[in-house]
Amino acid sequence: MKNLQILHADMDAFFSSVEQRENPELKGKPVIVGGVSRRGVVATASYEARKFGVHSAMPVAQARKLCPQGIYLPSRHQLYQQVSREIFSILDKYTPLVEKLSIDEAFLDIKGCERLYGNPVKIAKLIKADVKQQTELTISIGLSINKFLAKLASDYDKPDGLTIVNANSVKSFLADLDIKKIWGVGDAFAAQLAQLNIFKVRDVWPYSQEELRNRFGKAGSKLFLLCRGIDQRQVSPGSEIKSVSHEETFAENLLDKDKLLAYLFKMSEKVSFRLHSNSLKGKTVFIKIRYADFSTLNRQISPADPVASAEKIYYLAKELLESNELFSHPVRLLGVGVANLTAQKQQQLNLFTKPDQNNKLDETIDELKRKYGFEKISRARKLYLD
Ligand code: TTP
Ligand code: MG
Repeated sequence: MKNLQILHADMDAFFSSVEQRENPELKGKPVIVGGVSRRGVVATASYEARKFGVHSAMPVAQARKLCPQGIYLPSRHQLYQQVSREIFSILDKYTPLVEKLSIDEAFLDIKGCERLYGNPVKIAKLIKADVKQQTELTISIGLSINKFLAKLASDYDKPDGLTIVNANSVKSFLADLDIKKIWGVGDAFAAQLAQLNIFKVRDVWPYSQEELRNRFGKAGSKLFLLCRGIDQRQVSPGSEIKSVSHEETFAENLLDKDKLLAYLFKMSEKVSFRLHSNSLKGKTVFIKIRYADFSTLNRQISPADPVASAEKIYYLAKELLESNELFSHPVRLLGVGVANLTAQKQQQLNLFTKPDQNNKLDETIDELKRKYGFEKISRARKLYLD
């Protein structure tokens, strides 16, 4: 029990649960929050709606097909922010070592809190009860010896879960886990691992760290450690987020510009989502591009006004790529991010917005969707404005 000092807490179906709380008639029903417009995507679905296969980031049109009886609601971001603040003030009571990860999740280092609140399991139970009592919402908690395991544990028994992974149970907990659950294993890496018949964590165990490093470099070394439940990262509360970025390594090098732009939009949405979740915007947009020969270039631009929307991030990144003629060789990796972050203030009405800019964007996105049918090409902005 001594080493169970890292706790990961994550609210259950956060936006939907808040809506169910606000309107008790919705309790026990399939509630889907997100765009209610034709082109919106699902922000989240209540556990009742998940039984129908509805999940975050799915186009609403598809969700409606899977779950026609669902209750579809627009996203009320300010309300969720307010509830989020209440939850974090509860967590802050237990320890000053709270690292906020997003609007509804955090790591806590509870070492040293025992004298005040009891053993780690007791603390986890107290937090769950406290959140329930003060917000009428449920939170799932994972308790373990490090961040990596605590986060997996909180996800293990959702909703309203409390999962403990102590040093003795690490091996059995990890053995049958899908390799894609491991941090750093995206689709491209998973495809490479599949060639070695690695699909589950246990399939990695026969390989030595050297073998994995030789094959996959740093990522291989990290994979070796995580698959053994080794993670040395500290909970860092004050760690101000300095930048938010997303990058993708492609399974095959890409030269097709439209396809690359489609990926760029998808990544801009992810960056925008994380900025909004943390009420941030940024003064600098940057891109990273790596070619087949591993040469890597970075470019950045600082527009007059800080940005947070997926559209603006996308357009500035596209501008950087095009003006520097960076699409001339096959691309291995593409990344986009926003730095120089500041707090998002109340949105000001912009009297000078050119209406035709957005129409043009709609056309571009529709064009990309038609060509590639990427499920996730949708407009993150809708999540916040619908
Ligand atoms: P999550 O914690 O990932 O999801 P969740 O709380 O809805 O459900 P779970 O019980 O599985 O934790 O995200 C928190 C909130 O962030 C979620 O309620 C809605 C929002 N969100 C989006 O708007 N878009 C997304 O793609 C995701 C993943 C989340
Ligand atoms: Mg959650």
